[in-house]
Amino acid sequence: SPDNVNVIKLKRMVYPKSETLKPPRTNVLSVSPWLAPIVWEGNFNIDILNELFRQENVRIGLTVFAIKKYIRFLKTFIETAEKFFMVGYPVNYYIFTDLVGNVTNFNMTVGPRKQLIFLEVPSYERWEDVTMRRMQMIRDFTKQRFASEVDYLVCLDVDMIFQDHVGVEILSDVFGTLHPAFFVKGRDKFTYERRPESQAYIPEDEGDFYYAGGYFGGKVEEVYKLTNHCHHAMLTDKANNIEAIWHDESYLNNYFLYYKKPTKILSPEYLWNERDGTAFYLRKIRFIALHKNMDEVRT
Ligand code: 2GW
Ligand code: MN
Repeated sequence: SPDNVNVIKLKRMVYPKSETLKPPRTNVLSVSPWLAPIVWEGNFNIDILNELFRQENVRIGLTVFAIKKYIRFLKTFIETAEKFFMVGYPVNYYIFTDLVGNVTNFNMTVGPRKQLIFLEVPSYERWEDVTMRRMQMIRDFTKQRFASEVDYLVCLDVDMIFQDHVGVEILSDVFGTLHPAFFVKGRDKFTYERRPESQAYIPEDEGDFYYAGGYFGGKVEEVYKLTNHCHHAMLTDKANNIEAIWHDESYLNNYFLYYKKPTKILSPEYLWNERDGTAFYLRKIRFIALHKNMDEVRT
């Protein structure tokens, strides 16, 4: 009837029933105190999620910065994203770079409904500015074009490779990721900004999780609010001659604690680092940092 034209029936699906007294993951936290799911392998059924997100015709934008020498990480980043990131969904790869001229000979093709989009941005002299100004640049393009081209944004570091499935299970209004070096540690070990003069300040007796700067996202409107807030916090600090200890990551942690708690939290499966070893509760390592020749790349 005309009253329910927007209701689409899900296809018939057969899957094991959830057992209320037998949670699939027992050795990891699967929900935050504000009832945001924490995404670990085993606690979601990708077939159900695909059915739900396909109905929404969801379009995804991935933002990544490849400035100065970090351009060298781009090829494997995109190649591995093609294998593991949002397979089957339309994806716009938004590549922010100061070297648009050089990327005309960036010989890469991507699959159907995937698009490489190069966005020319300034390169800052100080590396701290290169990483922090990402907030401003993502914000600017959010209003200009992301809002009309995609539904969700996923904002990632480039010095990384995908090596296992990353799909629509990560999508939510606003999501953050547990930093691999801190998710088992106490608050006192978190490297939050501890100077009260900074806009990123968090005292020792507060904090939910330590979130990673290299992996966040959400609906375009939420990413606009997040990046705009973090950029303004950074500018205020700059005017007061202070810079947060871990740059954009510190402002992001402050935002997730005091302004908008994530509606979904990704486990460190989604952002791992070899130097953090491995662990029995890690069933997959989906996205991992490359730390080869770091010193050379950074000079
Ligand atoms: C960054 C540091 C030192 C020298 C150069 C750069 C640099 C970074 C660069 O020359 N060109 C560039 O494109 N970037 C971009 O910034 C690139 O996308 C890179 O992945 C990102 C963050 O820099 P990265 O990966 O060297 O820093 P990490 O792995 O220590 O990142 C964590 O901490 C950062 C704050 O200091 C950010 O919060 C980042 O999101 C975190 O993962
Ligand atoms: Mn990185």
